[in-house]
Amino acid sequence: MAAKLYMAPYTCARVTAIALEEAGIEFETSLVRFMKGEHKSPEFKRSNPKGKVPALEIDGDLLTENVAILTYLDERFPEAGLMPEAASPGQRARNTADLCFCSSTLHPLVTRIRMPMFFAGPDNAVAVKRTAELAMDEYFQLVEDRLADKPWWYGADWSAMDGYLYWIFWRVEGAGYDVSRFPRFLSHARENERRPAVERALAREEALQRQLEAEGVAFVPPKVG
Ligand SMILES: N[C@@H](CCC(=O)N[C@@H](CS)C(=O)NCC(=O)O)C(=O)O
Repeated sequence: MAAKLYMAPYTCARVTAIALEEAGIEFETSLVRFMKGEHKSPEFKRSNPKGKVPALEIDGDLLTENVAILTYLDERFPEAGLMPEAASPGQRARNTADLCFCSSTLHPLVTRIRMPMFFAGPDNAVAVKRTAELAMDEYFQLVEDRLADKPWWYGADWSAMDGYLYWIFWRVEGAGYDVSRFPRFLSHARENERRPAVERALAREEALQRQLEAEGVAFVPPKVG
């Protein structure tokens, strides 16, 4: 098998990297340098015309979008147990809806909390961030409630949904969002970090981040609020 993940450190490509590590799939990484505009280059756009990471090349298939990639990996490597077994079309749709909740509802809020200036300019950044944080509160409470009686989103077993939630949590935690109000989600994040596969995915990112720093093209988001 040949797999190559196009990624940039700290981005949502971590979601795919964690799933690949958890599934025990060997893969190489290809660093995409945002500060050099590589994600918008014609060369990279052959891998992902949307100019975003992640993109995954696997056995001749070119995949984009975390939800699609996770669904593909789950279908192709069922023994990895990346998602709970779906015994009916309805269950499959509910699993997909969970992943879409991360990509379509939570991720856009993450970006507004992390980089609000990109949406309404530096003068309005604080207002954008605060508005997104208020919206995020409702969804973090949803996750907090869901984890009331189980360690992971689906119960006793970790799933790719937990890896996705982990990246979301980590990203806003690092942007100053007050995660202490959600203690179960907080310990969910720390439990994720104790998983060897997650450790390996994070180590890959750190190596790529060191490379960006050595080249002088590491992205440092301005602090807002
Ligand atoms: N829906 C996509 C979102 C991908 C995405 O927004 N990736 C960000 C990094 S977290 C990116 O590449 N941003 C670069 C840009 O939009 O210019 C997915 O889940 O894969």
